[in-house]
Amino acid sequence: MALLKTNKVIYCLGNISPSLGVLSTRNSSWWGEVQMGPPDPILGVSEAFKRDTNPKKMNLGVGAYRDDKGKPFVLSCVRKAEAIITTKQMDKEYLGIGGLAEFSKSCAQLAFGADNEVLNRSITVQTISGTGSLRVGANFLARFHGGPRDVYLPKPSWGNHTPIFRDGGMQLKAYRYYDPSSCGFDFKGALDDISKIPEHSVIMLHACAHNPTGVDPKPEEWKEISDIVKKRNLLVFFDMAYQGFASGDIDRDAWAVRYFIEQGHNILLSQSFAKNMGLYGERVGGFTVVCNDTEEAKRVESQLKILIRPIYSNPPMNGARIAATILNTPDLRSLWLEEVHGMANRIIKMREQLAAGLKNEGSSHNWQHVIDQIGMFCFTGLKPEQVERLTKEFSVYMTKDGRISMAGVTSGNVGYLAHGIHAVTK
Ligand code: KET
Repeated sequence: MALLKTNKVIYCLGNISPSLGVLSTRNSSWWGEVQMGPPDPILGVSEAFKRDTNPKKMNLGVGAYRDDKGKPFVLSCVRKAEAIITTKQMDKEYLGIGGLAEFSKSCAQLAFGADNEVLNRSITVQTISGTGSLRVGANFLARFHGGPRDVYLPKPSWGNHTPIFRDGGMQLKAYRYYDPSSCGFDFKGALDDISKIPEHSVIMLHACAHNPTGVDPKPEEWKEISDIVKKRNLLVFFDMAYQGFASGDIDRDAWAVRYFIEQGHNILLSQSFAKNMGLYGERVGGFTVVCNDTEEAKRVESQLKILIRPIYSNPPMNGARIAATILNTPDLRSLWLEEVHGMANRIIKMREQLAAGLKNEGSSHNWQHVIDQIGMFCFTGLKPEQVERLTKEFSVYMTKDGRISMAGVTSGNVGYLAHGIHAVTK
């Protein structure tokens, strides 16, 4: 029997099989010290939902759009783009490290507007959806940002921001964002905290439809945030995972990003097409670095390629072809804009119906925030014990922080949801 001595434990390579009394080659101890980890706070909810046999069960955990029958929704513009791509019989060669050039170009144009001068001094690479974009961004910052390693997140922020930046080599800090007493934006708290952030640190801003709170700054508030960020000389990283989902209008939802550019901030930007094109599993996104000039953008591009190549070499092509076809075919683009509008409107309608349902149930609480909050999520204000009861007694699945994905609520189940929420909050 071979013994391998490490500085920690003596591992036994091969053991004696009790039944046969001979040496078995199976190794049983390579991962003996690996601890069981907790399920993912968001995607783990979907796993628990799948195990539930209650026919009335609702999955309001992950932010994935459903139609009014509760079914996953593939946009017609996506189906049409797929048909065009199929007839073209395109090759399956590797893409370049930075992805499909026509996709990256249209991705940046969608964020900044087609004629923005910034397009000439920025670099956009195609990434593995929003998560991949943020991670490439985190790695880029860890390697090249000369300032402090600190990234300031709004409190609270999307749960995955913390591990993305931490695993990417950055340190996490926070600034006040949400005011539980008003279920709204803590403008004063945010300005106060931002004004104390050490110069050259990185600040993460959600471009629109803040996740998980559904609370966005108003344009006047964005202006003051921009001023203070400029005064503190902070590097802005915008996460735009919901362009179109806040108002139904892609230009309106990009307002803050475009305003910051106008004000001279050389931002970093993460984009995702998971939600606004319903391309969740296709993993389509973009990462942009806005630079001082074209020459700087070229240098940054060369380093992004060096950084990406040993991680995943180059991104997958199918989703990027779909998105690029939609963005560059006028008929499909207008169909897409209509469909985005339709999805955003259905969610707004569900907000109104949920608030009305709670009133009908006789709830004495003020549920105005259910209507006022923006985008895919409603930050209900439910306490962890109430969330637990809602799941246990009503099979309504949601994240522990009280966030529900409004995109999973339908005309058919909104009454049941109101009934459940009232039962655990009365
Ligand atoms: N940013 C934000 C703010 C965000 O909510 C998500 C996804 C992403 C980026 C990344 O999405 P991607 O699919 O990588 O493009 N949020 C939903 C899904 C998830 O947690 O993965 C959610 O919060 O439910």
